[in-house]
Amino acid sequence: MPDKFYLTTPIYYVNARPHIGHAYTTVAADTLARQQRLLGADTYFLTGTDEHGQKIGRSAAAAGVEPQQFADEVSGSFQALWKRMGISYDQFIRTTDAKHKRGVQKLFADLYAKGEIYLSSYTGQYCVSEEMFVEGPPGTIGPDGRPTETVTEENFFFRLSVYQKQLIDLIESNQLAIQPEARKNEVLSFLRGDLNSGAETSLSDTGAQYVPGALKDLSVSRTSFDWGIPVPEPAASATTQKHVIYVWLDALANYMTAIGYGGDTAEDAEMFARLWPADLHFVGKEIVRFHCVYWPAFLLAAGLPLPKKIVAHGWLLFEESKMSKSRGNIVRAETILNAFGSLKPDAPKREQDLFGADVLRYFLLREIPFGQDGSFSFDALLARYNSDLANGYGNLVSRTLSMIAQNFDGGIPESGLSTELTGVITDVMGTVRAGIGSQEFTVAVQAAAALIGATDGYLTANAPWKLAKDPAQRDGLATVLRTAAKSIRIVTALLYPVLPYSTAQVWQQLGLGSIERAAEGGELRDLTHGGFAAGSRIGTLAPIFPRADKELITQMNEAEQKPAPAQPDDQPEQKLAPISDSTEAVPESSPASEAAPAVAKPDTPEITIDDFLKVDLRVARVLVAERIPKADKLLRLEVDLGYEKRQILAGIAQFYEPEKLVGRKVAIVANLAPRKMRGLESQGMIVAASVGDGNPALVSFLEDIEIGARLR
Ligand code: ME8
Repeated sequence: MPDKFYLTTPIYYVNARPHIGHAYTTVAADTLARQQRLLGADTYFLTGTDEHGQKIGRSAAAAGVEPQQFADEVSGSFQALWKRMGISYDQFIRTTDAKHKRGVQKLFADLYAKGEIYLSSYTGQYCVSEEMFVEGPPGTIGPDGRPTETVTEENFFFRLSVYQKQLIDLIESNQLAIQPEARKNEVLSFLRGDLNSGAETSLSDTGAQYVPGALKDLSVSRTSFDWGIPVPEPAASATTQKHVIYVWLDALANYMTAIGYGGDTAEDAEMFARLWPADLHFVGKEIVRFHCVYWPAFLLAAGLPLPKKIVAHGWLLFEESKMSKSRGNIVRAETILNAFGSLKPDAPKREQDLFGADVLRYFLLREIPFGQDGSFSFDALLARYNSDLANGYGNLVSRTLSMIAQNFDGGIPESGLSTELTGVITDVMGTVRAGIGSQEFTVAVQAAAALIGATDGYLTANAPWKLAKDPAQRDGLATVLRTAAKSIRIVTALLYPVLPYSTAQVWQQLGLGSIERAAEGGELRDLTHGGFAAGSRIGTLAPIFPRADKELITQMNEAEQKPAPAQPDDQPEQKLAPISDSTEAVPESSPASEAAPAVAKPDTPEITIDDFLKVDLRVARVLVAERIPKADKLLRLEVDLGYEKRQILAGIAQFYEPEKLVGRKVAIVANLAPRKMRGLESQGMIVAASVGDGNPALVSFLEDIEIGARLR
């Protein structure tokens, strides 16, 4: 057992509020942290928010607020959610914290002083949503599926190329462990370069073949915007331009700045010496390269120890694609907390939330093999809850404890124990602990569920309800119920890291007091010892996992599909019609509206100029327009905004011939969150006017106007 265990989640971008994808990583880390603590490790669990960079700067501008204010609000929503869910982190770091900025500047200055960073210029492709440089010609499709932007900038570069061989060796030899194997191989093949390219190859110390020079130096500063940490002196004086540090160098350093790196007090130094290097970075699979190539290279260059292990999980999918803020196909944890919390109407709000959080935790860890992608659906969530928690664990606890209440007046019967469950208990204890310890959460939770099933089977086979009817069988009854209670105690202790709230309830009902205290006091460490002392009595009984009916699915679906902003049906309108965004509801012309003599005065609520300016209306040229098979109303457009190209789906197929639109200048809402229709992403909305449900007319311009120009 290591003396200390330092684990981290990614720090999440503050461009939008959290969804269950973020909760997934955070719950996995929280579960491991809880198990490490109860096993006695000096555990430190870090999470936080990533607040700088072009992506956040643009999101703030689109919302019409200063980046810091924007970051404060969204970071606050992450903190509030983790609080509602009872996440047991030790620190929440924000990259706008002064101590973080100081640490990042120190790291940059150190690397510069060592000659690891140099000034040069860069012309290439940049993917803003992933904050990532991409190789390829202009218009290359970036990792987010959209065309990259061409940037030409004077940049500071990090000598990443120097570390190619060393990184290959460290990863091959597992000194830098990457889990699962598939991700390790992906990183290795990136580091080795294309072995089939015909380029000359070499062998690394571990015997791995690689293409020298395949790993390029990395740009680590930006000049085209200023929402970031300024490049410090003396590097800053080497250039006349204002550079901010590349957001990934800034972000990755959080793992050290949070624990004292760059600080000047003795406590900072002590904390850093105690906790660094990290024992485990949890990440999603899309940010493996940043954590397994760039981050260790920065550390090698700075002469600092590398993290021990990086564990990448797969994606939560919703409606078959990655749940993400930019795709808009997200599910919020709050929806689940509210819905499942409502199963406990008499509990205080805090407990409702923690209960809902347990349900989500259980599902995420049980359902999706860690490392693989997994689909999320409310149906599956409800089914899993009812089968494993309501009918499984909850039912076992309730039938065992209520029989103890009825037959032994609430005293845990004092008797011998049956050995029938001994073998399975021993196996399960090992599997659950090892499973969580090696981040195979599904295996761990399945094993716990197997013990619940075995205990249930034991009760059914021994039918204590029959024994209870025969006074001569009293000893047998005592043995069966004590054996079941013992098994429940063990499975409850094992599941505590997964279900911290509900297991605490069960622990109380078993008459064992506070499970948190038991965890802190080391009582949960070795479960073969301890248990029910003579004279133990069960606590007050109450349902732990009430059955959930299908109504809850409707409730969750409704909470997620918030209706579009109010547009009363009866409101006669001369409005800018959001036609691409209401595809399936494209108005058929209605005789009633055609007959309307005039447009009535609208009674839309007044807004301020600031409200209006939040909508980024732009001129764009249609490059491509085509029909979409099996979608009568939809056209797929590709438009050029001057600064980038977009795909937009518009519900105008019944009103416009696609060929006639090509080359035409149109007005689009450029900062509308992308959304999927018919499996295609629409990255904005074409603006048109219509009277009531009448034919739309695309906005057009009499004067010549440049594409990209803003409408205001
Ligand atoms: O990448 N399924 O932040 P981010 C599973 N700031 N996990 C998901 C997920 C999904 N659909 N969506 C998000 C960043 N995640 C950087 C990290 S670290 C120094 C900087 C989780 O807000 C998963 O952990 O895009 C993923 O790696 C992370 O959130 C990305 O969060």
